[in-house]
Amino acid sequence: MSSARRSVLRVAIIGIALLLSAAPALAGGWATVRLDKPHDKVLVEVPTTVGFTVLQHDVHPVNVGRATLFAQHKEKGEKLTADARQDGPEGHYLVEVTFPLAGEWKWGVNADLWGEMAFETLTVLSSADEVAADNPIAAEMGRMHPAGIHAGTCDGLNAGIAFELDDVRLGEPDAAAPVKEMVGAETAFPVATSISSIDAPLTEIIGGDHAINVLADGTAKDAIACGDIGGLMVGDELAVGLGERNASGYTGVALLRAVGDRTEVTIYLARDPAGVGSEGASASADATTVTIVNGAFSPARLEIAPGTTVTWRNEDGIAHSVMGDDLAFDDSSVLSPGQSFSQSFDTSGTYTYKCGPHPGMVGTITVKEAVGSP
Ligand SMILES: [Cu+2]
Repeated sequence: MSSARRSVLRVAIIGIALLLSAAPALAGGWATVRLDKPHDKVLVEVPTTVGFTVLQHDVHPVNVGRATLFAQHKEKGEKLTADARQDGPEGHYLVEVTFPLAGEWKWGVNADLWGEMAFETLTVLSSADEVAADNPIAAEMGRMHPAGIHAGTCDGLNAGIAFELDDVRLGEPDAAAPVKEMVGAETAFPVATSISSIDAPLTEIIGGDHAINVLADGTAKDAIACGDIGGLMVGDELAVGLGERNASGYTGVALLRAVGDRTEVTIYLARDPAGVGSEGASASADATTVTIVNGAFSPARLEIAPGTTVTWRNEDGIAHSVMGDDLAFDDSSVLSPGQSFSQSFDTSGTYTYKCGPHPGMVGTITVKEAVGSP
């Protein structure tokens, strides 16, 4: 065999080897990358260990030649990459990463021949305070909410307090309780309480128009919850609902109990952190939907007005994702059938995106110029 023919043969063998190693993508195979857990308390300049699994067809864990975590800061454009190491069961990887800047990062994993797959945009927090604030109970700690019974109704409250109530606070009023510890879910709603004894019979409080009003704190005089006193008397007890005021996220219940000539008032004030400011938030904004079906985005091209919220809903039988080419475009994690993902677009321009597991699936969002701009 001549040396020329041998080198041709060698090229052919290398070519076949390359074809075989590229088989996943060429054979129409696809994979997803799923995080072990959500990462919502990542702190700037503090190493974080990220675990994930590469899943062929979103089902079978599969080891890949090389898995690399990538991230890019949305505002500053700063990039970082970190090689992951296979750890534990097939397809499972660990990578230690330190984010040098607080703020939003687009991030994901390059799973070698399986391509790049994004995770949902990550918010890196700047301080431990921010991490604590992310825990609704820790955030409520130390807050004192002044409360009182006023003449009038919540919609026409007499400014003067008719009957003082103790401040509503977390961990009180039973200050004598020796141990206060956080238990159970970190996502539990904080419930602040107060117990007051009023020098007036319950019949007197019920007799005229009265309302229980709770304020943000001693300096912020905004009402956060209020309830008109009335309802169904059960024995010597009346439960009064406290409705949210000023989009505070607080609602509650007050129990008024007749104790001889006095009235005992117990307030339970609960805060739904997700509900804060929910009143009117994006209620007026336009919304539109892109359906994912038959391995395609539909419509693939969408033109919207600035401020429009776009929701992608996976109505296909397999997993897909939404991964933008632009830094301003937030990525989704893997969307299982039935799941959806939303983001709003404020800045005019053309945004192209694709599906991580199926890079041939592409779409375009065109945000029109704001009305009135040249
Ligand atoms: Cu897809």
